[in-house]
This record gives sequence, C-alpha cells and structure tokens, in this order.
Amino acid sequence: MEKIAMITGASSGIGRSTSLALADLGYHLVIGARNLEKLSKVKAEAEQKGVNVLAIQLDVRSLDSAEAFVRQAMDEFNRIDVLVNNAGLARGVTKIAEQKNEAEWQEMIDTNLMGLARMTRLVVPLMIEQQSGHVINIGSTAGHDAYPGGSIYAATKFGERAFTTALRQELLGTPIRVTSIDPGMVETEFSMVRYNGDKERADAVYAGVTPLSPDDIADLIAFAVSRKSHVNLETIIVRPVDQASNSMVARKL
Ligand code: NDP
Ligand code: 8X3
Repeated sequence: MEKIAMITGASSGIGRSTSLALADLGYHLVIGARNLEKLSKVKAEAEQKGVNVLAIQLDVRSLDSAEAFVRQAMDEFNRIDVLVNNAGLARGVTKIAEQKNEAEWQEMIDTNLMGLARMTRLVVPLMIEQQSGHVINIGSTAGHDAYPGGSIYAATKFGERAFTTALRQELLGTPIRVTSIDPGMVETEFSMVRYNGDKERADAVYAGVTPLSPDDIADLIAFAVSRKSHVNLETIIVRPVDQASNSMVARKL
C-alpha cells in the first residue's frame, strides 16, 4: 500500500531533511510551511526521488490554514500514515523580568504548542478511522530542562512533552504510535530566527563544536517510523557529543 507522510515546517532545517528522508523510504509527501518559494524547492528535491509531493502553504497558527491543509491532503491521498509535527521556533533570549514584547511569547506558544496540538487533533481521528498511523512530535532538550532566557520556548517544549504523553495514553488500545524526538543543538535556521537575522549571534551558537545536522534528526525519524509496527519509540533525546546539557558545551575555539 502507498504510504503518506505529512510534515509541517518542511521549508527548512529538520522539516526539509525529514521530507527527503521519508521520500527515500518511499513515502508520498504532504509538506507545509509559510514560505511557499522555499517549500517548492523541497518539493522539487523530493520529487527527484520518485514520490508524489503536495506542497501547500501552511500557517499552523491559523485554524483555517490547518484545516485546509489536512482537507487537501485527504482529497489527494485519502490517508495519512505519518504526521511529523515539526513547525516551530524560538524568538529571542529575553529574561522574564526584562520582557516587554509579549508578541514573541505569543508566537512561540501559538506555533510550538497550539499549532502542534491543532494539527494533532485534526489528523489523529483520521488515523483512528484507518486504524494505523504514527505521530512524531519534535520536542527539544529545552522540554526537559529550562534555562535563563528560554522560559517560554522551554515552556512550549515542556508542553509538547506533556501533550505527547497524554496522546500516547489516550491512544492506548489503538495501533497508532506516538514518538517525541527531543534534540539538543542542531544547526539550522533556528538560531537566525531566534536572533532575528543577527548572523554573528547565530553563528556563535555553533562556534567550535560539531552540532547535530538536520539530517541527523531526519535519520532518527526514519528509524522510528521504520520499526516493526508493534514497536513504539516513545522519546529520543539526542545531543551532539560536544553537548552534555543545555548550558554545557565543549567548544574548541
Ligand atoms: P528552522 O528555522 O530551520 O525550521 C523551522 C520550520 O518551521 C521552517 O520550515 C518554518 O517555515 C516552519 N514554521 C515556523 N513557523 C511556522 C508556522 N506558523 N506555520 C508553519 N510552519 C512554520 O528550524 P529547525 O529545523 O531547527 O526547527 C524545527 C523544529 O525543531 C522546531 O520545532 C524547533 O523548536 C525544533 N528544535 C530545533 C533545535 C535546533 O537546535 N535547531 C533543537 C531542538 C528542537 P516557514 O518560516 O516557511 O513557515
Ligand atoms: C533548541 C535547543 O537549547 O536552543 O530546542 O533550546 S535550545
């Protein structure tokens, strides 16, 4: 049977790499993100691998957008085997007492937590109906340990972990698998977004270390989805060897 994977935030980083890795496994893809130009490039790259790709503009903060995304996926493929809830971002490293810009907080909550919850509630009933499926949520090591300047980002990722745990428990008795992939430092556009385009600050995050690459995370997602159907990898916490906690990084400068 044809297999369909839906990936949010597929225009860049982990989402892009995951799209290509799942295409390598033969999945047809439904990919979404706000930047349609970048998304179209990922579609073209994945199509090179011989799979069908539906690329749709998606803002997970919008209910209308998320509903239209799922509707178009079902119109095209009539099933969803894997949902990768990857769309997410951090904005700034402002400490709580110094935060004057609630919009940064709101954007992280709306994207990382509400967007993920929304996509899940729209797709899981379809998986229950088809009696198969795998939800992969992208958490973070920030969902296990908070740090100064990361309060709300970490709160969204602690929230992802709580949500994922509840989902797995609610789906007990169904064949649907639920996995959280929780990375440490991965070199993507993440830090450019967090530091609002300040390349020097973004580059400093990865200076003197070998960070994880988005392909490393995609590799783990491909591993999780390709286990035998009774095997559920619950949580994968992954850091580069050069990182031992959110604040402990061995830099060779
Ligand atoms: P990137 O910035 O490279 O990718 C983020 C992706 O999310 C982009 O495709 C972006 O696309 C998409 N996105 C952002 N907001 C929305 C939205 N409202 N609706 C739809 N798509 C959206 O970063 P990463 O690949 O690193 O991030 C992916 C996930 O991995 C995030 O959830 C992040 O929190 C998590 N993570 C990252 C780590 C890291 O060190 N890089 C470590 C741990 C977790 P567009 O702008 O086109 O909408
Ligand atoms: C991204 C990792 O340490 O910047 O989730 O929060 S961290």
